[in-house]
Amino acid sequence: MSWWTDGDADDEDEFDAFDESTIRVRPNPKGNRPRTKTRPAHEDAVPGRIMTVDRGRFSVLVGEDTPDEREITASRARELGRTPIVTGDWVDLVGDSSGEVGTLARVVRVHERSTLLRRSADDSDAVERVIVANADQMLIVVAAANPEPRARLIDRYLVAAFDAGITPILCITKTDLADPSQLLAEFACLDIRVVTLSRDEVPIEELTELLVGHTTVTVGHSGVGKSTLVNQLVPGADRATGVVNTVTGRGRHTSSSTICLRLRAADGRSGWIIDTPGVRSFGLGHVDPANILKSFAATARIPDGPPPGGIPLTEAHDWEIVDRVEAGELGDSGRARLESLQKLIAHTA
Ligand SMILES: Nc1nc2c(ncn2[C@@H]2O[C@H](COP(=O)(O)OP(=O)(O)O)[C@@H](O)[C@H]2O)c(=O)[nH]1
Ligand SMILES: [Mg+2]
Repeated sequence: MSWWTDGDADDEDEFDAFDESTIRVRPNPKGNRPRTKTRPAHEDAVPGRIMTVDRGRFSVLVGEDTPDEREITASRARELGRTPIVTGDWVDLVGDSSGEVGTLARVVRVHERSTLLRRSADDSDAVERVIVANADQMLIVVAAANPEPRARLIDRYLVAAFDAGITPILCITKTDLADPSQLLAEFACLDIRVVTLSRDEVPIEELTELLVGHTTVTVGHSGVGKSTLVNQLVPGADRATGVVNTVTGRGRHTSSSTICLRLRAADGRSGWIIDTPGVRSFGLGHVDPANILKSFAATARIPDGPPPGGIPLTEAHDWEIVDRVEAGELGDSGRARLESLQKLIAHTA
């Protein structure tokens, strides 16, 4: 196990089933001639949004926001091979899409994705696994205590978000257990939205406002309170939380599936939350190290006034960012983040 894994085996996640490395590209034996068996066009296909994936079966929302809206079950059409289909994907379906009990539609196409969140098994592994499609925000959930927050893990999530073109939001839970100000000071150099909450004070309105109109993926170590929060934001979501089951005495510890849930503001506006189980490791082997410093510079909290170095930090070259952080332009927080990111780069190289 590498130095950064969380070391809790509770949340063996389901993503490995969608390992893209197993896709085989068969050479076309007839050279450049297209295959004679052309794919059916499926002109009658209906679009839908993948809500969750369970052992090869997809739950798909069809007719979204129409009187015919329904959640149907679908399988993968053979012609798709092992193309990953993940929560958040938009797909086309054929067959029985009525959603009646016992019916099964077929997914025949995956739409082009706006973003794709991935992870590697570890940092030296370039093989990536797809986690979630089409999210535009990442809610990085971290507990002020229990489990102890680790800035390095937050850096990992930030890098994954930046790499995927997803806007990060930092959400600190359990502020009733510890003061998060020291942790927040570590990230003061970054211009990212921060929301704090405690057992008794959850800023539902503020969070809802941040989430409507977006598709937001939650990430964070198991036990930080992701599912508790999702249940508060989406009444009826019924995500399993870390409460010990009084019947079996065992921890009903996990929400073991990645699931897409609709959130509604009081005025009817909606947004989507994709709750993921605590991912045991979040390798960044697939990330281009060159992107890491760029992302850091792009979110750096630029000091007011003309920059001492002449050009804005966001336009500086990698080595200039390093020079300027070392010169103190982003304070202690900037130095700490840079050091952490450089360690991540050393591990992914
Ligand atoms: N003290 C405290 N406990 C919390 C808070 N939020 C969640 N918890 C508890 O933390 C445990 C883990 O929560 P859960 O939502 O299952 O975490 P997840 O694994 O990230 O989905 C549960 O026992 C929750 O009741 C909080 O703000 N304060
Ligand atoms: Mg959970």
